[in-house]
Amino acid sequence: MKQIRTKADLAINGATPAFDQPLHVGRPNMGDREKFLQYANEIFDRRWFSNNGPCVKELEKKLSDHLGVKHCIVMCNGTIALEIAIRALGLKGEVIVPSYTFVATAHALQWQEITPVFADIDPNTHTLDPEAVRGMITPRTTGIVGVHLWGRPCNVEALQAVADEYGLQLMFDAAHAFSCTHNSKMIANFGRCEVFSFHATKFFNTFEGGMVATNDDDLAKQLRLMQNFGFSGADNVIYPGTNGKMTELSAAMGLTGLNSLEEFLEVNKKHYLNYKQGIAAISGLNIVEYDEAERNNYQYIVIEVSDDFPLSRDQLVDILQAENILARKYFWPGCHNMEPYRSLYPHAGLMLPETKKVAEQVIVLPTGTAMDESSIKFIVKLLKTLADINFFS
Ligand code: T4K
Repeated sequence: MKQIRTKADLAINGATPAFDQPLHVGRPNMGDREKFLQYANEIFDRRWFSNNGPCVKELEKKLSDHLGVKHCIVMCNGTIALEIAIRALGLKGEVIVPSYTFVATAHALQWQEITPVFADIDPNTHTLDPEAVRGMITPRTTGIVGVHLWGRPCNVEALQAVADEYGLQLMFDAAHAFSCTHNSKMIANFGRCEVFSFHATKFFNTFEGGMVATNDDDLAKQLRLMQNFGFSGADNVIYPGTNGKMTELSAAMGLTGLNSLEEFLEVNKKHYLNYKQGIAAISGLNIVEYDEAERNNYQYIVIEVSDDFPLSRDQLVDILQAENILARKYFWPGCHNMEPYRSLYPHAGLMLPETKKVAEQVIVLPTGTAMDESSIKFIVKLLKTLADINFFS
């Protein structure tokens, strides 16, 4: 592995990059290829490719068992699953969401002409601050969408108390939180429903995919209708639905991934602990920690770069990327600074000081089964070198 001792050794200054292939955030976890190909062969033999086929049914049953939730309705992606859940709950007018999230959370509302009202986050958890939520409620508010960012649960109980006090619906965007617990209960069981993403970049993936989980029988029925054009049996349409169905091949990828879930988790945890141990010794960097009393998927390695670090967050990202370590600035600059929100609500940022601070400090580093221990040790060593020497003096 390349040695970095002086600033001339950095790729950003013209030296050879540390890695000849890019290290990505979000490289897919794959599971047993042979098992997947076996499923794929069976799909071809059956000539049943979509529309609630046997793989989808098996996946939904296994997901329900794993999460201890009554209904798992798998869908074609997390964004459509969010849109359908929002519609099934009858949300309208204004809905309170964090700005510090992937833009799909806000778009799923705006797409349906519902106003996403951005509330600030708690800087310690990076999730919605329930008191900030309370401050954004108006007579037009119908619901709250909490986001379990990085797989760490929102303050579920406090958000539920605010929702109950004002008669609002509460649902969660749990795109990051598959197979994680809150108070030892699997995320999937909180609020009216919880929405997952099974995108390729997620801890557990179905190439593209998503899911709504709920314990509410009537809501589950409504979600299934909406997901399948409103069909209630052959030729009987009783609702203006859309097409949110998952394909059999995606479900096969899910079944393959479920078989290897504990291996994915073990690798992620080992990587997290290696990063954590190394970064703890670097002043100016703080790793976002997972509560070891809970089950976590350790999908994201999130670092806050404080003013004590000799480089700005952006300088650090540029240096890492030049070495082919493709660190990301998730979720900078916040949804409220993206279109159409920036133009529609130009003053939203005034209410979001913590969102601004966190979004300007965070970098996300590569992890997952495509990463190995020696690469992680190199990244940690590089961060330490960058902290110790002022390369820009
Ligand atoms: N809510 C939240 C809180 C979310 O985070 C997301 C999605 C959603 C809702 C919506 O769920 P979906 O509709 O996506 O199911 C990525 C993902 O596209 C997105 O799914 C994810 N969140 C978000 C956090 O990350 P980008 O723009 O960062 O993706 P991209 O294409 O840059 O991919 C990241 C890295 O992964 C790349 O550098 C390369 C690597 N990669 C990617 C793919 C697709 C691979 O190595 N192989 C691959 O197949 O958004």
